[in-house]
Amino acid sequence: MVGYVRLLPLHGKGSGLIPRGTRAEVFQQIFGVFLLLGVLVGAVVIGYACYAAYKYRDGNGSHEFAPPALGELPSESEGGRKLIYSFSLSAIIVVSLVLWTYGTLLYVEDDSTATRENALEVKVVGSQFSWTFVYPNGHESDTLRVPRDRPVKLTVTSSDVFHTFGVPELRVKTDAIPGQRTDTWFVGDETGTHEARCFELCGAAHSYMTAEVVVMEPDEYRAWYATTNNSTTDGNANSTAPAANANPIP
Ligand SMILES: [Cu+2]
Repeated sequence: MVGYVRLLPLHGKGSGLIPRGTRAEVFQQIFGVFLLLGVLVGAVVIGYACYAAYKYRDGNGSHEFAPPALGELPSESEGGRKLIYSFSLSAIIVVSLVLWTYGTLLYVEDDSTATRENALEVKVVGSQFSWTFVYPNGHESDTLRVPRDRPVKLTVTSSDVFHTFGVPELRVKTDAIPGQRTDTWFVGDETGTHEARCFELCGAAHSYMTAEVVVMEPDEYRAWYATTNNSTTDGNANSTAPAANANPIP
């Protein structure tokens, strides 16, 4: 669970305007900023609407102001100045939000950010209807095991049709396309098990095309990785798994 404090905008590991951290943290911050501004704008709009409704209420004909007659511009609008102020303010907020979000997404989508710091590189191969994870030592598995707090760079491809590899809880999603490779990255900052699944309709068993992503303590991970030796074990029950070799990543 992401702590409430992370809802606050611009609260990240890095300094400056563009948030840094794991994908989950960065997307949480984008969500936090949009939520905060949405609530703020909503409060101003609803508050002003209520104020105007009260001020200009029907007071049994005894108005403190001159109500506009049909076909006349309201006299209280200060020559449209209010309109210009509110319009400019909205434009500034929207344009800043677009630029900030764009800058943030540039950071998130740039996998060199992750690969700079000793990332674990794993190949992901989608095939109807399973995922195969290939580790640097050649070990293949249908479960993705990664150490906590270490960036993981995924190189994703497909051995048959279009798939999309995604882990919602880690905010990871990228296409798996035959003959091509797409890169993405994530950091698991807590141990636990997440579900990876396919997000592109790829056939009859698409809904069952899932895999486990296990974030382990670094020591446990190292011990487990030492036992893997270029073998296709680890409880792999999928007969389609060897397809990973049939169409190696270029
Ligand atoms: Cu699929």
